[in-house]
Amino acid sequence: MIAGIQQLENDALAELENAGSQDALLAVKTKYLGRRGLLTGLLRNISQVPAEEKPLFGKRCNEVKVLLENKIEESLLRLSEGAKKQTLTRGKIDVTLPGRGTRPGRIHPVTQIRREICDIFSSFGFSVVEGPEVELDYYNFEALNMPPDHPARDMQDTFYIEEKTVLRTHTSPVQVRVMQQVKPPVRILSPGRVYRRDSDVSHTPMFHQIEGLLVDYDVSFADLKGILTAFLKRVFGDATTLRFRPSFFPFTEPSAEVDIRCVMCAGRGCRVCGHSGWLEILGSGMVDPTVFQNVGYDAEVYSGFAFGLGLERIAMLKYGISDIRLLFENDIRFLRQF
Ligand code: 2NL
Repeated sequence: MIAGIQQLENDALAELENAGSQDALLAVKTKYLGRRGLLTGLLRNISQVPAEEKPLFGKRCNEVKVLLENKIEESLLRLSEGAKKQTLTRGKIDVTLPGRGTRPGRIHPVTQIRREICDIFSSFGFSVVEGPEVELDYYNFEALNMPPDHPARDMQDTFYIEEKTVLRTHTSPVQVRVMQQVKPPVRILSPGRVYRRDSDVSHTPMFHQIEGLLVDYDVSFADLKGILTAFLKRVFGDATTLRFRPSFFPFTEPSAEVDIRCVMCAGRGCRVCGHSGWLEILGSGMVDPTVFQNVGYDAEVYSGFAFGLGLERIAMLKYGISDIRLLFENDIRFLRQF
């Protein structure tokens, strides 16, 4: 009987050695240690063992039982660790790991404003056009009636690439290029990045502008007022009050600055509006006949108006942002708020 135990132990260990899967291990476990298992059977028949051999027989049976249980447990553990490692090294997703989580992205406030303004002017029949950010001096200054001695052309204010090449300081050159290529009627909107050598809480060297241009027969200052009033009421609400204030630009005559009643204090006066009750929103005017002449339009036949506005300024007013630089730091905690 004792020899039988030894044989059983040898067999069981050999089978465990060959068991390469969890199922195979459990089958060996059942075969020897299960309720009808071989080792369990030996123990059950202990009554047939001669009295003097019983203590040794019992002891051996228990030793083998404990040994097999431990071996099986160990092998099961090794198999499951190996499986986990394989999953990870093969790049398979371990669905038992907690998820990393994602947050949806947001549209940048400047992009939101740009899209809103483009949508409004599209509904007025304007086409959106874009052009180069590295621009010839001719399109950025010369064609727009800014002669070589104009202060805006100073190296202090403009980024020069070469003597006759600049980073555009406004998107007007896009409109000059369009006028050179198509004859009126023209109704265009040109959004884009522009560059000026300026940096403080309300200026960054790169910012975004939208300019608009409408040229046709019989366009008057009343058309300028009508379109810009409709536009600003769409952006800031129907109750918005406007003010057209005389101004000067080399490329328009007459020119007007357009203000709205301060959205912060409703005109009572506050820090945002510099206690004036008004906010400057855009510059505008009737296209100067010199500009028409430069692009080959007959100023006796056609007239038109143009305007320009800074997108960061509108975003700051609309969302109450006090430092323009926050818009460009790309801090997600800031940008998530809009
Ligand atoms: C401002 C003022 C303005 C224009 C831009 C323009 C373009 C052409 C001809 C005539 Cl091609 N004018 N653009 C006109 C008036 C004002 O912008 O304060 N911008 C931020």
